[in-house]
Amino acid sequence: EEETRSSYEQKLQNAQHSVSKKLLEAALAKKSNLIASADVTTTQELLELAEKVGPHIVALKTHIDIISDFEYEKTITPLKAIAAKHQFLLMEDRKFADIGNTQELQFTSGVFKITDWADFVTSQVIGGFESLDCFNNVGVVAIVGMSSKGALTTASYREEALKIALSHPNVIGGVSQNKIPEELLLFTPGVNIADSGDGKGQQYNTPEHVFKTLHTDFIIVGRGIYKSDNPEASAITYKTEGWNAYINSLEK
Ligand code: 5FU
Repeated sequence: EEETRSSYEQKLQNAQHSVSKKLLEAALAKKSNLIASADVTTTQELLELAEKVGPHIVALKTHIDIISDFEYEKTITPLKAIAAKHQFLLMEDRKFADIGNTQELQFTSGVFKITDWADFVTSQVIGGFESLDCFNNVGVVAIVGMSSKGALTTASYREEALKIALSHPNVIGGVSQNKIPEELLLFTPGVNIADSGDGKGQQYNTPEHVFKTLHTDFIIVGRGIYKSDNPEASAITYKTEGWNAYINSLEK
């Protein structure tokens, strides 16, 4: 669209949350707005992918509960080391969706102990403002709108979700397929250069589209990278396309 967007430098100046600052600093340092979604199901695949794409991404997004051989020491300890080595953050896409007390238990307990290693997490905001209070040591990305066909995140839902996202101090941004206010970082999944969908409801856009029309800040790419024959080469392609699309979106 016609109006200009804020640059990462401008967003960094206005950033309140330490996780927003880290993400924006990583973006500028790496010239990358790419988050790789590691939707693989074994520890070995997860660590191999992290090692290959690590230099090119600002964050690795996990669904830690799909790892079939999860063991904290075997899975998380090396993952944290790879993240430190390649300077990327860990985003757990848990999409919490319960009352505050239950979310707090899901966040801190069980085998995954997300609170101990995730830099930021996704959460639905359907449980209301106070349901997000428990995430006070991480950043929260609020699910404002979903990419799948027929998602119930209508305009009126998104408007109410954004009120919570904008007012809660733990929230750094939102996942959405629509523009959101500049004070929030926008994370956009459903990005793929080769496909338009997956036959299971997922809908894809190109990096160019999401930067130009949504003024997104970070693209989230799953199968476009981890399913490719050469995940590192694909990560470089998405990083380059994403960065060029961002630069183009700065110009009117
Ligand atoms: F909130 C959302 C959403 O609206 N759409 C998504 O696709 C999250 N996702 C996640 O991004 C989803 O759970 C996958 O982990 C990832 C997209 O993977 P893909 O392989 O690029 O389709």
